[in-house]
Amino acid sequence: MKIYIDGKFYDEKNAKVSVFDHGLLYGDGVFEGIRAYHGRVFKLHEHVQRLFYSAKAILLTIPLTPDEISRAVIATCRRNKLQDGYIRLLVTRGVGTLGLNPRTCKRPSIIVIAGKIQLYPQEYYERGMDIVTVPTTRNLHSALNPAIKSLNYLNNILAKIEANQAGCEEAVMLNAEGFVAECTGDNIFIIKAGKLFTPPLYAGALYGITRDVVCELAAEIGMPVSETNLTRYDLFNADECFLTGTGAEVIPVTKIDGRVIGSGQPGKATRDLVQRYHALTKVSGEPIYV
Ligand code: PXG
Repeated sequence: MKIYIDGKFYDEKNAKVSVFDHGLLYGDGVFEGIRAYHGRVFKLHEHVQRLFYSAKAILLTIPLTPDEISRAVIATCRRNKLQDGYIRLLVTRGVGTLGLNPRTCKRPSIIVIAGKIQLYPQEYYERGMDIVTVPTTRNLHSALNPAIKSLNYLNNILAKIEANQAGCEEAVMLNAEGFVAECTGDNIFIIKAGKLFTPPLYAGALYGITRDVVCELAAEIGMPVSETNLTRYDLFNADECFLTGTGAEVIPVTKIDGRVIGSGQPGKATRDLVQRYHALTKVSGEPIYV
């Protein structure tokens, strides 16, 4: 595998960052997780745009234009002969001193890794996931806005650990007010009486790109979407529930905190959205090889 770092490609064993990079010392930086399907990078423009928004929010000036970043992503895929895979794009604050002041970091580093994705087992897609609400709440906007996809993922990692300790793979994270925010690496949706509901972004969710795609797909099939605060009660009493994310795509949820959701099987509308999402990944995206 060849890894892109600041305009050059390195072998895996030589792809290194400094121990003085504030990305490592403080989690000071931003990232994106992107998929490639059938020789195309899915929603590349949207991911690059979100990267720039995250960077702006933390006053990190990315030393390339969005087009140049997109070209670096495509070049890395090409260099690795990628057809289907997972692309990790990150921008670190760069090398500085041991103090946390970002002003000591003169140049942010851009890294692109194009590799394989760790997928959930197929049976989760067929039978649905069993997830659990965890004690760790989602970060407050006023502290570290969940809209920023920063290199500091400890909030999500703590929730993931708590889910794992409860024997689950994914966690429902509430916000400090007790409303549903999202999962550790996925947005959450429910279906109730033919309508789709998902927490608003101010509830503490990432502006998920898969979330947006699913809202568009729902519009296509004439299913109304409402962004509204949800409680655990709403989740428990949903007809269907699913998660969305670049890694998971659209994945059904059939149990939450020991409560069976709907029929206990992935619902019809969820399965329809799963299929439509798959169909879209087959035809959409920025071509890697032209
Ligand atoms: N919320 C959080 C906290 C995320 O990290 C999503 C929602 C879904 O957003 P997108 O834009 O991907 O629909 C994410 C994204 C992984 C992995 O390896 C995680 C994500 C994306 C890609 C891979 O666990 N999370």
